[in-house]
Amino acid sequence: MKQSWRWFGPNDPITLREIRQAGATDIVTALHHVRCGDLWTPEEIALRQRQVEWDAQRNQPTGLTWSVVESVAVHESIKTQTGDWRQRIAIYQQSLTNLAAAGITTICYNFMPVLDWTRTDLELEIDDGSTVLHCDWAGIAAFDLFVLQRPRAEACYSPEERAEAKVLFDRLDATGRQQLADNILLGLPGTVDDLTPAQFLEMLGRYDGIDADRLRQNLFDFLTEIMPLCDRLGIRMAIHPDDPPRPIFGLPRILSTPADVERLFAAVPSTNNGLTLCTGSFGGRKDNDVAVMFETFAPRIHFAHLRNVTFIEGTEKTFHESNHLTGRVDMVRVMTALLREEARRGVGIPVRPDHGKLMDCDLGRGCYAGYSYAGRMIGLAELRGLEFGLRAALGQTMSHGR
Ligand code: DNO
Repeated sequence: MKQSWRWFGPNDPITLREIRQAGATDIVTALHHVRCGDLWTPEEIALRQRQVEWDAQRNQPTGLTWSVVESVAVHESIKTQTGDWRQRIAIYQQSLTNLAAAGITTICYNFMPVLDWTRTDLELEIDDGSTVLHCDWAGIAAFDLFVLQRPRAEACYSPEERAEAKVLFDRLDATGRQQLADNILLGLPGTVDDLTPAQFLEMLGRYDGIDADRLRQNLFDFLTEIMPLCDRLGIRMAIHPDDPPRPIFGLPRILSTPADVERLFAAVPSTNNGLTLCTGSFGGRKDNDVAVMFETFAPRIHFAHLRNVTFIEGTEKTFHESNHLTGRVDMVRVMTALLREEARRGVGIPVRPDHGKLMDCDLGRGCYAGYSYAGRMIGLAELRGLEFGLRAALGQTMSHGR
């Protein structure tokens, strides 16, 4: 396991030294200040790379390498195949070329329409008093039906789901309703834009007439355009799954299940067309066996996000994030599959502890939601311990994946 860590750039309250001290060797970052769809220039890439790799204050290397981009975001025009989408693909190709020239060839991206990952509550308190992110399906429905009042929303929910949403909404005061809207629409880390409900409705309208098949075809077209370049430059594209892994707000979702992944790989067979196996995202569906997915798709996993989720009892679509090793994802089996794949390839696969609980020691630091220091450090340490133990059991020697 190449121990990697997501860093949001110089504005991230967590420093590169802290990341190094937590045991990570590799950095996952992006040019967060460049607008989605615009060019990543060689200069900007070089600057960020220097920031990651050279400690200017101490005049020495940081000991970290920028090895994964998360994400080169895909412009909405490419997802809908409208407007200047062809030009946006050309820009995307140029950004990839510039990244490859800097030696950065693992690229995470997603093809979720309008919204990236979505949560309803960013501070759900769990039994030890720390807080975690929560995705409450009743909250999604309540926002959709009663705040947005989206046309045709009713058809997206069962009568029971609508009733639960109503109970929840009636219980919330004005501040609670505002908070719910903000949690859904305002920038979770790494998302492209903050939206108002009116803007959101307008953007949803752009997907009228785009069903899952059409969106899937648009993804395949995009990949067909960029894959020859990726093959030439050795770029591994690693698509991130839908989170939560089901259609929301009437938007199609096309990377939620094993069947979705199989169709993607069959349509664009190059192994450089690969996956970010996010155990927490796929884990948000009870019918996904994430460990089996890891084993099945191992040769095309170029990057992994490891975290766990727990469903609220009696619900089908409501879950919260949990400690990295405990929850519905069998992390022992996932790690075993990862180590086997690394042994087959002879190189480490970049893995990052994805999200972490917010503990008291991080309060007031202004950490991005899900991206605390201590919560992720525990996650990384547990995963490293698991790797260490499993390697011993498998008769492999410990390495840091380098
Ligand atoms: C959340 C992340 C996502 C991810 C993008 C990849 O923490 O996993 O925002 O970065 O979906 O494009």
